[in-house]
Amino acid sequence: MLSAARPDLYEATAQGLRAEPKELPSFWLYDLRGSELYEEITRLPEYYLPRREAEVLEARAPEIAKRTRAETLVELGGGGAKNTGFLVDVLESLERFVPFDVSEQMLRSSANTYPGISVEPIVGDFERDLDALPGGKRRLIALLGSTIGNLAPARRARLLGTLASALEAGDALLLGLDLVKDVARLEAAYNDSAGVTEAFVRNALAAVNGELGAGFDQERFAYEARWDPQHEWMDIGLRAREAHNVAIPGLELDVPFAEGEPLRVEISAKFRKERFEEEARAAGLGLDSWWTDRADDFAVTLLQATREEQP
Ligand code: SAH
Ligand code: AVI
Repeated sequence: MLSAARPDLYEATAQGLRAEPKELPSFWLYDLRGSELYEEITRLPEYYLPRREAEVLEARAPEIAKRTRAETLVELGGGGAKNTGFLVDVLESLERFVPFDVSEQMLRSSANTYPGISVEPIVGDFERDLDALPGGKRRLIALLGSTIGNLAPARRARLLGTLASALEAGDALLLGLDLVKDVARLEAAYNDSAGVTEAFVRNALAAVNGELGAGFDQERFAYEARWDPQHEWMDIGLRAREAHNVAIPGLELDVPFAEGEPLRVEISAKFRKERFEEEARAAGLGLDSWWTDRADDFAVTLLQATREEQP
């Protein structure tokens, strides 16, 4: 019997496992254990992203506050939401904070309270449920940590387009973007010496086993995270050590793996300013500001909807 607790996720999972190359939706990464492992990743010496983003936000938060005078701060995919604190601290006109995440576990772990600010969490998928965003004046919608890089280009373009349509005059979008850099540093960030990233990615298999009764055997897969220079993204997942089949009773699937066949679990795209600006423009968003850390590792960008193309 096909399990129907999360029909869209199960459909996407079945589709991904039938595709070439095979792919597991990255939603499987963020269960309770995954959320804990992600927290651990953010503290790894090799995983520079959160610290670089914090450096930019700490330096630029007053300017962001001045430019946006936000009354509502929405954080999409906030997870632990530590870096949002830099904004909340300086946004003097802030009345409401809306953490919006598909993972209830991640939302719970970010159940911050801020004096004088109403916190109104939403469990939702930012690729599907943006209608649930609260209205109001001067909303700042943040998508930090380079989470947008986990979407393939077509999905990214769709999300940027939806966000552009959701933004009203006076609203703004704040994105955190990890930048293209030295390959050795990029690969080290996803192949940490303590093996936490590997455990995080392998946990997606454990989650599918637990929820769908699948028979993924960790021993039969090797972890792999490598730079794809053509797409400029990290390709992160597992590779079958030997030919074998994996039964997934919850999806009524039997998935054959050839020896050496990859199973992608996520991509993590890295950005360049000109190309991103072009991508944003095509989606109906104009760059107001682009700030980076001193080492030029990470960018935080403030965008607004451009209405020129509308009739
Ligand atoms: N922004 C945080 C957390 C990043 S982890 C940081 O920088 O540390 C990525 C987060 O995005 C997780 O909490 C995950 O649950 C959430 N997420 C991923 N895809 C999502 C989607 N489609 N809709 C809503 N949240 C999503
Ligand atoms: C959430 N996201 C931006 C992380 C990243 O770097 O792409 C997820 C992650 N995967 C492995 N390590 C961290």
